Amino acid sequence: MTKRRVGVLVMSYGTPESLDQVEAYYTHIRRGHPPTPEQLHELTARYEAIVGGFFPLRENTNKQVKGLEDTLRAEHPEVEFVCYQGLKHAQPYVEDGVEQMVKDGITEAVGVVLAPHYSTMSVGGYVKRAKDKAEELGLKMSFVLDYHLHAKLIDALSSRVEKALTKFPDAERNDIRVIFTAHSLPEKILEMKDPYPDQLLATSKAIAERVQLTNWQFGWQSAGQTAMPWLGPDILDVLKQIHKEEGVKNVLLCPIGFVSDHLEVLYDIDIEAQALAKELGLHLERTESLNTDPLYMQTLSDVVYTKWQEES
Ligand code: FEC
Repeated sequence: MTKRRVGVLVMSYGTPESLDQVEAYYTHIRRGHPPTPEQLHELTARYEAIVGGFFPLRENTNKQVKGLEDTLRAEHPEVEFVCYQGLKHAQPYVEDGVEQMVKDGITEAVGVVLAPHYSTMSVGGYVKRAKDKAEELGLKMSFVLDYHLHAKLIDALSSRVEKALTKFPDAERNDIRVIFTAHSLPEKILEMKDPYPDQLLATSKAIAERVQLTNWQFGWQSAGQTAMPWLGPDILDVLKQIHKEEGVKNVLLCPIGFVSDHLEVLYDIDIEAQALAKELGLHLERTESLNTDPLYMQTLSDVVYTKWQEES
């Protein structure tokens, strides 16, 4: 019997592949408006600061997509799952991924984003672009919208917190403030009753319960520099506040909104937040990113397979 072939569009943020691509990438993020020379200089400097301009997101996404395809095929040998990439701000764009599936003769597909929490501005944006293209080309496509409470994701994140807590050998567990973080979004999402903040809090609570944390909170990171207000408090303000007002000395950051090592983790946490911690005399550590953790690959495989079954 011939196997059913199912396309999987794995969507992710995208990154420039070299410093000379930063301007085009930034222009795409800014919906076609080129950055000012100052903005471009500032972003380029951030990429240069992370291991001399090396762009880890590209390779990490390649490995995650391959890892998901291998896991799907191993767990469901009766179906031929074929994974494609669709990036938000770099090639191959979301639309290119859909087009490639159709060129390859795929007639049914599932879309999933490498971000566990749903927001109209993040996952919703990826899904809309893929859906529009799939409809245009007549491809049957369904979408995973979130997986922030999947048991294997919570297992993977909890074991990272457990492991990172051992980096404070001189502190009692309850003396370490664990701060779960995610990318901030413009405050206007609250008026839209967006599930993003509640989903992030739900993931944080599930991990805290599993690891039996009592000393934890949530903070936003990486907010954009625009005139509109973004969700806060920002982790840099949180670090200052808990140091000054609560006398906290040990902090573990756990970026639950991200699944890979990239600029927002390697610069915003490892360089920017770390520099502030040093200045304040705080001991700051961060949990390791999920990258290709088998539990994360199994989470993605489960949600893709379940979605495909629901729709077939
Ligand atoms: O390593 C890399 O090269 C890329 C790292 C990267 C990831 C990422 C993930 C998310 N973003 C989200 C929201 C926004 C909104 C804006 C925005 C702007 C930027 C800029 C850079 C950037 N983001 Fe990002 N984001 C990454 C990088 N992001 C660079 C432009 C300069 C700056 O503001 O720092 C504002 C523009 C807009 O309105 O689009 C909003 C969210 C995520 C997590 C979910 C996901 O991965 O899709 C939400 C990785």
